[in-house]
Amino acid sequence: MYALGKFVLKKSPRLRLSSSVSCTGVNSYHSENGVYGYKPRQQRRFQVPKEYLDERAKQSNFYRLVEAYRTHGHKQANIDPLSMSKPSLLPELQLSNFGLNLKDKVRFRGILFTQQDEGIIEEAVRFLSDTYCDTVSTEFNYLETEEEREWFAETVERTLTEPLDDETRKMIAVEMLKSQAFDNFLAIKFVSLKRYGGEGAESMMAFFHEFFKLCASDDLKHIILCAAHRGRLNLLTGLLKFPPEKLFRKLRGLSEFPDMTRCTGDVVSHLISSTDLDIDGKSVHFTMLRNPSHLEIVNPVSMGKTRGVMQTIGEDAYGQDGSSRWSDRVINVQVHGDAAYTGQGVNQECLAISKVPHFEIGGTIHLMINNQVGFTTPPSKGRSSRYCTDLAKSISAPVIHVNGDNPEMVVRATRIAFKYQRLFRKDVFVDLNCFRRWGHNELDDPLMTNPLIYKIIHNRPSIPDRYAEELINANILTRENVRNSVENYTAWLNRILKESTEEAPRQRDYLTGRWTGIKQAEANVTQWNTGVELSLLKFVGKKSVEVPADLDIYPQVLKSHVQSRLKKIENGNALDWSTAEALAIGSLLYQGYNVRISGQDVGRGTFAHRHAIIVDQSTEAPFIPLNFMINDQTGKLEVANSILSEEAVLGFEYGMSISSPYTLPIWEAQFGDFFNGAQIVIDTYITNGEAKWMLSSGLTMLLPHGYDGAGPEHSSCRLERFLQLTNSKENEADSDDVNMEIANPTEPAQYFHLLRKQMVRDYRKPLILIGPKILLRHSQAVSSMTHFEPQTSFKTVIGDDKVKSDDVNKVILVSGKHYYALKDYRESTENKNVAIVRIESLCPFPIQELLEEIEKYKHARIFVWSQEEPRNMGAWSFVKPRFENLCGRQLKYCGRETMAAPAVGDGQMHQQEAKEVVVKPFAMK
Ligand SMILES: Cc1ncc(C[n+]2csc(CCOP(=O)(O)OP(=O)(O)O)c2C)c(N)n1
Ligand SMILES: [Mg+2]
Repeated sequence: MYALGKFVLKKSPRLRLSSSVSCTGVNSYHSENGVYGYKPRQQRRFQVPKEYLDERAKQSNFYRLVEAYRTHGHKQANIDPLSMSKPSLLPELQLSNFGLNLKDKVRFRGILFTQQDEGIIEEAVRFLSDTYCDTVSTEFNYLETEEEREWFAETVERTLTEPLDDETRKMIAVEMLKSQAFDNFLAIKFVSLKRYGGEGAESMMAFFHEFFKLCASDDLKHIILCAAHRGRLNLLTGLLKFPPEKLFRKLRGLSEFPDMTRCTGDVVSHLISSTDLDIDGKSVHFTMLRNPSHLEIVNPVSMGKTRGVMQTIGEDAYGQDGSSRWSDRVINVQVHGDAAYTGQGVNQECLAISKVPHFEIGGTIHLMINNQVGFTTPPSKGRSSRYCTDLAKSISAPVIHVNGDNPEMVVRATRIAFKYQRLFRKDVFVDLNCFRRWGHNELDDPLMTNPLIYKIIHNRPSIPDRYAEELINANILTRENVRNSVENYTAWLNRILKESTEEAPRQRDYLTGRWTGIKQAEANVTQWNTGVELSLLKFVGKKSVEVPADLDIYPQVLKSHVQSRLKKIENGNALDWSTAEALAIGSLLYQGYNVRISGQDVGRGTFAHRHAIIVDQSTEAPFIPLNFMINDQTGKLEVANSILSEEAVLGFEYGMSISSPYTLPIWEAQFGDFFNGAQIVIDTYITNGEAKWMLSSGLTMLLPHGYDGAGPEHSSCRLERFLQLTNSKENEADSDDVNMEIANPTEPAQYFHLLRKQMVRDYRKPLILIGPKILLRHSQAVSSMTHFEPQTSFKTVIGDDKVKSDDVNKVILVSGKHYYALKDYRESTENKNVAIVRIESLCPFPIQELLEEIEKYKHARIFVWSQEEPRNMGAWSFVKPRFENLCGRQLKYCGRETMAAPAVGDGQMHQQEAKEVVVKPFAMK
């Protein structure tokens, strides 16, 4: 359906790789220029001014005291709004430790960042205590570089003493009062609603109010935010202009999507907003991401989505000249709950990828809504660490703890965090210490489990009321101002509630913008011409292994990869799996699509078959031949060798997949088994993101699978689990509109068409591709060039052309590499009566094609399903009802018997089983 433009062979550009090894920082490739999607960072140079160093040397005791506050001050800070007493002075801060007396005279310059040049120790201690031990405290003395540490100390010491203008103070008071009014309104109008209100955490409005202004002033164009339930509706309807009528409609039990959309929707606490905000006259696009109930799993998705937007706008190493930096125009913000942040392992993985090439996004700003409870669990039982943010230290990220009772300090904390992210483009945390006024939801009674803390909570005024009172006393607001703000907002909500109708939303907010032209798959079966002209195939094939003349290539790679591929391309036959992949990816790049392949060691490939990156032996410089096919090539291949993570990395790739339909995102598991570390991403996004939220994704998962004696954990990608997760029907033919596709191809050309189909068609579906291991180098698993040419496409079923249909009395159905074992056995026994039919697409289940195939065998009486997986695994329970219901024939099982482990670890037992699963289907009566 997609016509390839006339392609012109162009001379490949002359490339010069530097022969010198340049390694800037731990994460860099050994390359000066980087590769597509990664540019080594310039090392920043920094020197503490000599004058400061001299002062510190001369007044070393005083300097030690200041450093002690910077390091330990947070431990005695007043950051808990529920705490009744101020902690006593820490031993680490006792003056006697430093040989100093209160009245000693000292020079501050070069040691403390105050307006004052000199003073006495007493003044210094007061300043240090106000800065490091009051309603804001900071952890930063472990930052990676001296520059960061110096900068942080200076910024904290200067920012916390900055006055706030009255306008800002008024605005945050009003936003907090509105948030409280909103909660009160919902509590009265929707008594039984679990709204996860913002009460107790209203000062998050101060964070966001300030943050949005800072984003606009720094010319940021996109804010990508993810958040859980707490205070989400307040933020949406408050600062984010989410129309309350949409909320009220949802509260009446109606869909958030227009009528006629095939979408099952989601709950109220998962509503989102994606809108242009006008902030101080500047337009900033804001996206709050879809999230499931599984706390924190949205975080890697938001990071991937952020990077996807960066790719679309050409930021940093995605740009032409690479002059911009990650996050120049796009910023990622993650809002966490205190209990969930500590408990969910995905957060460790997210931080671990945050600075890795091909995953970096220029630093996330993390806001912790730290209400000091998770459901009924207090921090003492909810974590082993002092703070809920302690994971930050795993990447040496600074943390600013702030007492939510002091919204002005929240504003200052926001400023410090923002400035740090903008300057260093690294993660930073704001830990907003607050409380939760009601139970986990408003229908829960917290006194059942947490009586003491809730007595304190119930006896204290709300944060908005307390702050409004403060501003009234300071003559910044009047009582009338306060009353008007609350009454006007409540009246507005009342009016909207009264006027709102049951009319469905008209505006389509899905498949727009960059997704315009992409459709929802229809309930029919389409075939896509994914073939490619021979001349282009040959061109791409050659280019896929062409390296600069001076690249010092590893001899074995030259022989078994480069030369062997060139020969195959020349001869046009015996094309293997990795060549098919290179042809698919290369032809898509040629058409202008981007391709991103991510996973552990994907550049070389777990089985050393891919060599998408060729490594110079003298310099270790990486070279990606497919990115240099033609001059001005726009479609690029990003090879993202990932850290050893499945959950965060797969979530990240899903995030990339929903940001543009023009990048083919491929995630490869090292072995299929290990996808299960990312099960949450599969269960909550990949399988049903479209059903719940109308989010299309073309994410492609490659899962190496197959029984070859590798033992319980390197044999199975748990195909059965994916099959169970599809919405394929047992007694009706499937269409394109299944929730995801599952294919188990047996030939390289089939793999080629599957990959190309992901981009060429006009809708997007996740593809689970059961990948091979031994087929990568199997002499029979090869394709000729004719199977890649125009008018060819993916075959959902491959019939048997080795038998005469009239001779056949038994048909064996099979999927995947087991086919070759059956075929070999049939040949060795010269059996002419058994046909072997391969089911290449499992979902959608190709009933029509299968019927056509088996109709050929008029005398066949026995139909056998043959698999190498145990009976309780593999595709058996999926294929059986579909075949029997829709083909009207009985299907017999032949494979390993039910097992607990996917495969045995004992070599001899494996051999015995492998023999049986091949022989038995032929013997079965
Ligand atoms: C992965 C996961 N486990 C359990 C739950 C059930 N659950 C929902 S909210 C919640 C408490 C979360 O506490 P916290 O992260 O502190 O956020 P808060 O509700 O206090 O704002 C729990 C356990 C969930 N949604 N997701
Ligand atoms: Mg909490």
